[in-house]
Amino acid sequence: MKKIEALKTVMLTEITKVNSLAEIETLKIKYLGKKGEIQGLMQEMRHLSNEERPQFGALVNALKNEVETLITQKVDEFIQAEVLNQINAEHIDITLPGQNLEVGNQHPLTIVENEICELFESMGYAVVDGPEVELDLYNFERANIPENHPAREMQDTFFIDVERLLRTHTTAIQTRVLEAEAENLPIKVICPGKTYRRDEDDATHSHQFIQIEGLLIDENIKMTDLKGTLEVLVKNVFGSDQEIRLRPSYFQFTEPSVEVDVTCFNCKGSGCSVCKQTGWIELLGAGMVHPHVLEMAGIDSKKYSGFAFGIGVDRAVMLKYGVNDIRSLYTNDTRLLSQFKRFD
Ligand code: FA5
Repeated sequence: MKKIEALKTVMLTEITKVNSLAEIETLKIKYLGKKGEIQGLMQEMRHLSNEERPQFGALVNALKNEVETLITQKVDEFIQAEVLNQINAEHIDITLPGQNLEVGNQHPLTIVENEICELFESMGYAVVDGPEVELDLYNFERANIPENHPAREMQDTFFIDVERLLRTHTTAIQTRVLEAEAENLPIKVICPGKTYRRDEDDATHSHQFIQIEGLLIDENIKMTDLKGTLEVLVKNVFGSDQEIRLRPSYFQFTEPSVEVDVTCFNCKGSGCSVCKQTGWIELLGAGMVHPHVLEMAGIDSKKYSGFAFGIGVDRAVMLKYGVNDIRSLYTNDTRLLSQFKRFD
């Protein structure tokens, strides 16, 4: 009996001292296992008299029950503590402000392209598209630039084969529209698109850039209509204080032809290194559609006349936003692009 009492004291003390689930599992095996201490006590019953055995057995059983209950309690305590720890470790503070997702925005080339197209749409022009892989026929021949003509040198071309090329200007869309709409006059279209030239990339030249072609064909269209339209374009896109200047120029598909300059964005006209001290920056080419171009499309050039212009959108973006290297419009640097976020 004394042994049972002594063992009980040791067991209860040891159980209260355990610090982990692993330790209590070890004690469980030590006390309650097949070769455990309580089983050891049971073995000793053999040496007792028949009178002593029931009392001894009852005490050992009571001890066994008590130890089992205590161990189960401890195991539960440790499991609960572990669960609590895990909950605390994985705790999410739902009051913390969330992480904002990056919101994309339109590329400046798209912004200006849309602005110009929307302006002309508001004046009754239709937006028309055309293929980037174009036939020599529409890019050159119908623009009055026959094979072997020196004017082809003005636009160094990526040829695909003898008939096909990457269009060098949106004038290729113009010649397609003239042919398609010859029986459906007047024509009032605005044609945006990518264009390609074998130009060396530098601060103001890119081998791929964007142009927008404008074309108006009707009876009695004059140079003054062209000038007025370009003034509306420039003042809307660049600001009402912008002036334009027409310089005589040469294009094979317009006669007369002009190069159109706008007031330098950098010096506002006083002269600086950006505008090579002239106060002006070249923006687009334009002119009255050559009668031969109209005739090739099947339009009576005695009755109809019209103007056309081709604006470089990249140059327009550079002018409008003071971007000093065209290449930065194609390198996807978010430090530049994120400045064009619109908050509307
Ligand atoms: C033309 O392409 C004519 N088709 C424009 C035209 C249309 C004239 C209709 C008359 C009637 P030009 O080669 O000058 O013209 O190019 C027009 C504009 O495209 C230039 O003013 C410039 O803004 C832009 N541009 C030309 N080459 C490049 C280039 N490599 N990189 C960026 N922009 C360019």
